Amino acid sequence: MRVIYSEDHKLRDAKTELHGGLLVKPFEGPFRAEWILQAVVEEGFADVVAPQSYGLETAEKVHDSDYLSFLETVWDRWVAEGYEGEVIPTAIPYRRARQVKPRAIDGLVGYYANAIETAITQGTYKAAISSMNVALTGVDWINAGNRFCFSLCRPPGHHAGIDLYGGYCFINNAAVAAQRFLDHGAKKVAILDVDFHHGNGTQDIFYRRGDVLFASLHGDPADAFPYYLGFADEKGEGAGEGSNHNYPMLPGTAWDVWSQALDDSLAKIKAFGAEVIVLSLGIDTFERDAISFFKLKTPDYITMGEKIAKAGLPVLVCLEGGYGVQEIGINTANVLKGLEA
Ligand code: Q9C
Ligand code: ZN
Repeated sequence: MRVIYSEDHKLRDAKTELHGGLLVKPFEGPFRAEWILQAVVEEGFADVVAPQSYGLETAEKVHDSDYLSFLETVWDRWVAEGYEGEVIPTAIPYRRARQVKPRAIDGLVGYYANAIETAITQGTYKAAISSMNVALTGVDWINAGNRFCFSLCRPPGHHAGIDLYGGYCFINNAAVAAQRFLDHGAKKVAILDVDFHHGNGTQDIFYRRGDVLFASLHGDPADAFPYYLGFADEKGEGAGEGSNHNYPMLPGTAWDVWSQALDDSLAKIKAFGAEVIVLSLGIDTFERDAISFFKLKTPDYITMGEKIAKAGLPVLVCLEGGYGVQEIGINTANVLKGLEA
């Protein structure tokens, strides 16, 4: 299958992440994409192509346009304020506070944040746009008649909501890709999110819509980031009622239990009548991931790909998380191998 990749991901290179009360080197850095690209090429996925450029019109159907303008301008406004560090919020719209957009940059940063570990830096917006272009180029490759495509998106996207960034995400690549499938004739699209973390941004975007089914397999929010969304009783609202499916799972969950949730989610996707699957592929479900608590093993990723392919639908794979160990490379390649098996 074709791999879509852009060097521009390197523009997202924050110096800091707020972790354990310290500003540490981010878990989500350029080395991740380098490890994954190297492994997939070594494993035979050598058709690596740079993305096309797209405008914002598709992104504006899933994100608030003022939010996108905020992302584009926040770094310059931060520097103009005289700040010397990276962009980190210090105040957020807490319970019973007013949800009114502040004029001041410090207030605005917290207004648009759903988590505060993620520092915005020079180059972040350009990298986020390039990551979106990587996903959209994958959509066009599938629409040209190809069954599979791997969009090596970086930065990731699934924590980015309608008007929210955080969890290392800024623009929701998978959501923008799903929207482009709809705009090019698909009536129903499924987003299957197998990242260790709940895809709170993707759920936010499609919660009241009936054209995109969202299914997410993740660490129980009582135990895992993003903590405040991703419970099993979140089923969708209005036109989206019944098209949101969460599978929260406990610390230590291994393939036996995890794969039952996968089977169930694939049955939901078939019953929904999806014409294409956008796979939000986080490989932070791995047993030695630096920040997660599932126990999937390297061969499990082949079986994962095989099971997803058996749904019989085209699959656009968008990279999400996966941290701390070089095995993110082979584990990603194994999913691709399983898909093509
Ligand atoms: N400092 C994705 O996998 N919590 N995002 C970090 C360690 C945020 C993960 C805890 C995790 C965000 C795309
Ligand atoms: Zn994750």
